[in-house]
Amino acid sequence: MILHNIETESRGYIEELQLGRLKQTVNSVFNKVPFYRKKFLESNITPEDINSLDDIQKLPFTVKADLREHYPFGLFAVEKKEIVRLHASSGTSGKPTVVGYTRKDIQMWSTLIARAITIGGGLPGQTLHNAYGYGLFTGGLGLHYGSEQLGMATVPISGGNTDRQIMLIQDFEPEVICGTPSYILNLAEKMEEQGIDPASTSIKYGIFGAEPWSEEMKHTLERKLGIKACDIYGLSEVLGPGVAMECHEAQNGLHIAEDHFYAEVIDPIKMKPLPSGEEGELVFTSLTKEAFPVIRYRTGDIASLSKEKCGCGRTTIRMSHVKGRIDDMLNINGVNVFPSEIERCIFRIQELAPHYQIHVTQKGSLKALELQCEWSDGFYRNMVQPELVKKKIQQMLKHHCFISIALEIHPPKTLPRSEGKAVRIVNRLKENAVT
Ligand code: DLL
Repeated sequence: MILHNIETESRGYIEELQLGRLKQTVNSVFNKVPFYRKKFLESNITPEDINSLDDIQKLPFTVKADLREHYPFGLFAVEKKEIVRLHASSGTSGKPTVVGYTRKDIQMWSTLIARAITIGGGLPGQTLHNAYGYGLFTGGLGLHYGSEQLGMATVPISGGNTDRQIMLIQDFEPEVICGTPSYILNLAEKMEEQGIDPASTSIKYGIFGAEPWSEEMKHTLERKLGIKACDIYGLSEVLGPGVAMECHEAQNGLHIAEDHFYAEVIDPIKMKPLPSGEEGELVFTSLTKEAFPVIRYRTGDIASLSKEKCGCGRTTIRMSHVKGRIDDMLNINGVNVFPSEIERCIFRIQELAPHYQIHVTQKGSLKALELQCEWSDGFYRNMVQPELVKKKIQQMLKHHCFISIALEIHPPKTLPRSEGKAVRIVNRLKENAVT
């Protein structure tokens, strides 16, 4: 179901719409947010300099530290009395980053989520089980408002309390489930433990995101639950979920909501835009937000863009699945590895369960990785030559990731399970005071 015309408009129409909205946004932040005005003037830019979409490259970037420095409301473009919602994301240290929404922003976000749900296969009249966390995190309430707007019976279950979730899935018979992929995997395994086949429920579509997940994780979820799983992307600084959504028809990348966001991919070192197809850091400029507009916000997420028309008929630019965050890229003695690459390997090894944590440690004076994982139930029941199997796994990891990774394989169901965003990397260097 295609909910909104923009999704199949010509590129010319979309780009003209974007240019008009970009001009308005630049004008608005220049006049209403002293931070942007100062930065634009330092770069010798005024709103009159924006006459084409390429002119966006004249504008300075915005980064997470800018939000922290202006905590809590310093980058808002409206008075506080116009704000109807605040969300925040907790940082690893210090103050959170705070974002605000006017009533119109919430309406726009709900419309975008309603659109995203239909892109992912949901329809009005159906039931949506929303296992994203409710609270300051944008996942729960973001999906909730869009699902209601679409006309779905929305179950605001949030994350955790898994036994109760299983009961309600059986009783309420939702067609759509939303949550982080790691939590939904946890939920499916709990069902299996209770003797319930996760593929036997009413669920047909999954809308999963908020953390990087590999194709292998997707296949595992689709197989276990007997559903189509689609990727939803977003970040609180730019909006929350709904910035881009993968279609259930082609499942070949995520359609960016181009009527509300202008996307770029840049080389994060040279800070220059990269052509379509090349992998780099995603950068977004909001085109319609009132309370918290962002100009060239550097997301820290690695992906590429594609302008090719999608098999589903939509014409909007697609982004690839996010490979990982730049901060999560593990540089082990000159070799770069993303946790998602290690995940792909683990999911292919039948002797291992699909759960893991990567510990960054030290071996002599060098950085090293230690992979904490679990034997699969099937293999553990009749373990044959585990040391030999461990060696084989180590070789596979080396072949795939080009570095040696130490392995700790635990009995099944011993690693912590996710109830929201999974913690994949544990940095033990800090304890040892090595950088
Ligand atoms: O995670 C918003 C969201 C909620 C997206 C529900 C999708 C579903 P934040 O908490 O601000 O917002 O975290 C944003 O999460 O910069 C990415 O690193 C990561 N992320 C979000 N979606 C995906 C995805 C929400 N589909 C940060 N794939 C982003 C990979 C994702 N990473």
